[in-house]
Amino acid sequence: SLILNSSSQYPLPQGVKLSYGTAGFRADASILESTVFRVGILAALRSLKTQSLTGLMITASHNKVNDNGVKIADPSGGMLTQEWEPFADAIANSPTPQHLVQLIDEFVKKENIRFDGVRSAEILLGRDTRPSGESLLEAAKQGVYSIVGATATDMGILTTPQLHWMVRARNKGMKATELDYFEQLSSSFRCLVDLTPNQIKMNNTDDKLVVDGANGVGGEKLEVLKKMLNSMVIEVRNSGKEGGVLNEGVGADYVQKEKVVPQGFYLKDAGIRCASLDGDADRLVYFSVQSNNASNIDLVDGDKILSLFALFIKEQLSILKMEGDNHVDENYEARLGVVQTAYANGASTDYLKQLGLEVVFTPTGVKYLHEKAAEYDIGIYFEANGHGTILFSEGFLSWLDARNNELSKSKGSEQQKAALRLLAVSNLINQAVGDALSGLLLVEAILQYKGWSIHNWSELYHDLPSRQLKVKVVDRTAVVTANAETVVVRPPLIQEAINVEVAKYPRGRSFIRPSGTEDVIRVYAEASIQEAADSLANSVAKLAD
Ligand code: 16G
Ligand code: ZN
Repeated sequence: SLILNSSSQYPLPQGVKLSYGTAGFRADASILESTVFRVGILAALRSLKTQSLTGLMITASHNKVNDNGVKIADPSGGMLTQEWEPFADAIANSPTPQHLVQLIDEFVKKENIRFDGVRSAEILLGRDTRPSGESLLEAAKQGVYSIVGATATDMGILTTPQLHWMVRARNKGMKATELDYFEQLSSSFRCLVDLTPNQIKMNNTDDKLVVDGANGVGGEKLEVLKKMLNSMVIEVRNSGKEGGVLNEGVGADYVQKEKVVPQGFYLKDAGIRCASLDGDADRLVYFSVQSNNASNIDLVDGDKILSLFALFIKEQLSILKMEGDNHVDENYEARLGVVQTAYANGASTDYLKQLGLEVVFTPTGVKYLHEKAAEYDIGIYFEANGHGTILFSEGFLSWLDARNNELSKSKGSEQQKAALRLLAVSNLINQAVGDALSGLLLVEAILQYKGWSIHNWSELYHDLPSRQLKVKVVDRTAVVTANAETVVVRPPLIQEAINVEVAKYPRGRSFIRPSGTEDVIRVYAEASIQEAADSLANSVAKLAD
């Protein structure tokens, strides 16, 4: 067969054992060709099964430049369905071409995948700026082409969320080139800005936004996007063109974990609104350089982006409800939900609850948060690390459309503006997956609407001091958690011991969980003062050892 022939050109290197994990396969780029080839096959099978377009992205996000990785975008634009992950693991680790063909045959039968369907397989391919991306993309193409009739379209160098956006748009029958993406983002951003009450002007330094592009693909794309937004001053640093190394001392992961300024930012930037993207631009955090110490930052993380979004949406929903005109659907109660993980700062959760919002928790990993958020009319999810987005249900959007038409009779009313703002948000925000570029534009539009500086925003609440540690272990699967990773159920007795430690500190909270990407147990602790958070993290780390 075709698969037998082409897979013999992509043998599995000795001793390699990979797992699809939380975010696809990731490893040193030099051992990934056979994996990417096989994921090409997988993407084609998924396309056949769903009779829809799928996507394949080559990236290792915030990991070091010599690493690379590969993941699939499902027809919805979201992550690969979890039901197919075990098959992904199986084919990635299959030792011989014969074994691989046998695995695929069995799976095709079990899933009842037909090769004579109406549509043949169609896959969009993308990659980030890593030097290994080009040859890995070739391997992906060969994988796709080993399925009869399958077509692969190379979309070139993209951010991860761009590729997911394209897959989602194409399957909705919409135009989905990179230009369409930029046009949708920029036009909905302009629409939001035009709906800002009497354009509160801020002073010059505050008007400027400086963005750390992590020396990756995001900076390059932002340079294109910013030309389409005349109302904003954006300066991109670490765009990769100045010779810096991808993710080295730069990027959202570095800034959020280390809480220090990225390279290329100095004391002279104190007080300016700054943002940082990660290597494939699906994470976003904001920060400002402190005036007393150039390496200190005031971090505005994913929790605070979430809080800003939630506050804005809630406000628009209540404007929409004001002064009813007895329209039948007027009392549609939109279910607004907020999704966090155990890493969310306790102060953020308190803030959101005090706004009267429904807050729910899931385990770490975008697939879990996304799935939960999709249960609401408007579901907002964010990880503290800056990955998140807003999902709107079809039902709510069509109600909103109808409501907007109704309200357009009273053109210019506050209610109609609120409806238009919510519609603009639904077009601006990338509903396939967290997207640093679309998230950044939404943050900017909301700050303009509120007339807020980054300082005003940061003051929404004060983060509780926290500490993260990791403990190297032989077998991380020995630790099993429950209740969205907040409780350890195995090994026995550890949770009781953690409880005893936590009780010693005012506002203490701590949990441990096995990493989904490294052979470590992660420890998180927070408390009312930094010393307490540090000491709590240290004692809990000893328990995990
Ligand atoms: C992956 C996840 C991210 C999660 C992180 C946790 C996706 C697209 N990415 O990067 O959401 O926060 O893993 O890593 O799902 P850890 O399990 O090693 O702590
Ligand atoms: Zn990323």
